[in-house]
Amino acid sequence: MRKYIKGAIFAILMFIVFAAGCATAVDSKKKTSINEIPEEPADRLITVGFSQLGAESDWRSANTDSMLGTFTTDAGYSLIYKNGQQKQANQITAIRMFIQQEVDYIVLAPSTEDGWDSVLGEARDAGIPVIVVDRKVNAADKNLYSCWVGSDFELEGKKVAAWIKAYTESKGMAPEDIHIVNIQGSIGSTAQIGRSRGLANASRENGWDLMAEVSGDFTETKGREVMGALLKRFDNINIVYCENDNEAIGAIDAIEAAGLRVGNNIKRGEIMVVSFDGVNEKALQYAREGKISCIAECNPHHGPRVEALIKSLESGITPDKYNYVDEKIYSSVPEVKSITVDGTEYMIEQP
Ligand code: GYE
Repeated sequence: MRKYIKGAIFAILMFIVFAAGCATAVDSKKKTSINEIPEEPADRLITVGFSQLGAESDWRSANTDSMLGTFTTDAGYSLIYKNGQQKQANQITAIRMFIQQEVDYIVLAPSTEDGWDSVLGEARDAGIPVIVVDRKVNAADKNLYSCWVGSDFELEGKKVAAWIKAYTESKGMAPEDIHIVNIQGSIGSTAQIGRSRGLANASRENGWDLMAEVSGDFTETKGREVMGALLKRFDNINIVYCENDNEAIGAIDAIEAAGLRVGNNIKRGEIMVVSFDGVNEKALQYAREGKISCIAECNPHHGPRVEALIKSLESGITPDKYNYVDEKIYSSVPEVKSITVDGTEYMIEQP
């Protein structure tokens, strides 16, 4: 009998020890998982695949910096950045890679407007929202991307044209004496299409002589080369409309190398250069010195804007489809104080 009692006590003790052991094991397990649960959402990085079109200009570098500076791990993102080297095919490959990697968002800065339908369809089928930034895409189905943020490029062109009109009128110049060449951006990009249209329409409406439109691909080297060739073709150019500042810097080199002067004094034979961006420090300095007569600002700091769009999508709010950025116009030429485009007045700012 005693034996039995001893045995029972032993069994009870063993059970208590075992149960206590289990309780500790469960507890310690619980502790870990309790600690992990609240941390998990905060720790989860949002993956963003960014297909940048290239590195052709100072505007582009500033744009890339803005994106890389915004989508940091500290801010809660894991950014995959791909430089398309100016080739749409590279950008399409990058997007396909982002789809394979199952990123949360794709941000596309497209080289040209056309040719995105298939790859955007693939992203949509994979359920990945696409945010288009800077230039636009010309997709048959607008639902192939969530939204877009960038500049109104045609408005920028209209602003520079309005400035040319105000300045030349202030000097009493006849429209037919205004001989313009346009060094265009990369053909088929929204920035080129809008800026070229702004000038072409104004030339038609005002009766200006728009003698040539040639692409300088938004680069300084091409701007120099194209301007050199245009000076050989025409001896009466008095306004050079460059679709970005890098082209303007190259064009100014070519004009000076040909022994000619740049400046706003057209009547005394100077060649006027006007341009876009206002990002490159040398171009802004040229604008202060009057070598570039007028620059329509194009703002490249889209990182925080794209992040705001991602934040609204994350919280289930559909952002506006098209998000335009407000921009200024710079000139140090005193004759023109303000311009009015489509009913809005823009004061001319010092560069
Ligand atoms: O003006 C030019 C760049 O698309 C707005 O591209 C952009 C343009 C910018 O290469 O400098």
